[in-house]
Amino acid sequence: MSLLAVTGALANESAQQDNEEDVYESGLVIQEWNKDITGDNYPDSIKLTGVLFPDSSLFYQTVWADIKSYNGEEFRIVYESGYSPTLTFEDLNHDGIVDLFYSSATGGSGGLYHYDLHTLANQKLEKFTSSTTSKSGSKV
Ligand SMILES: [Ca+2]
Repeated sequence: MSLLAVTGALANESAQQDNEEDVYESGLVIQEWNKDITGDNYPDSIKLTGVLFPDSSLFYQTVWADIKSYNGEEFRIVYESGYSPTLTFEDLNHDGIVDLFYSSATGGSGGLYHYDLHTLANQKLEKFTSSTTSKSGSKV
């Protein structure tokens, strides 16, 4: 491989990374909250953000949460694409600190939903579960 080819490949790679970064630059805030999700009793900032599919006003092709904890740490959770993405905050593992429960609709004929459950207790981002299920709760 010539040096020129190597340089070209590296340039492509960094262009790709720029594009990925751009996705997160162009997001629209879907909803935001101030809630203590780390357990220090101070509110953290959670912004559910997404990029709509071109020519669609409903389907988010990219969805993520930008989280800034009260002490200034930043976290990002990237979610499944879908319709009507939303987060709810419930203590589903019963440790006294609310968890982040994500859901979005796949929009398929089966009425399927994506679900993701994360915790940020003690500033540690952990994923519990991720699933795609029908509304009745049966796994697919
Ligand atoms: Ca919890």
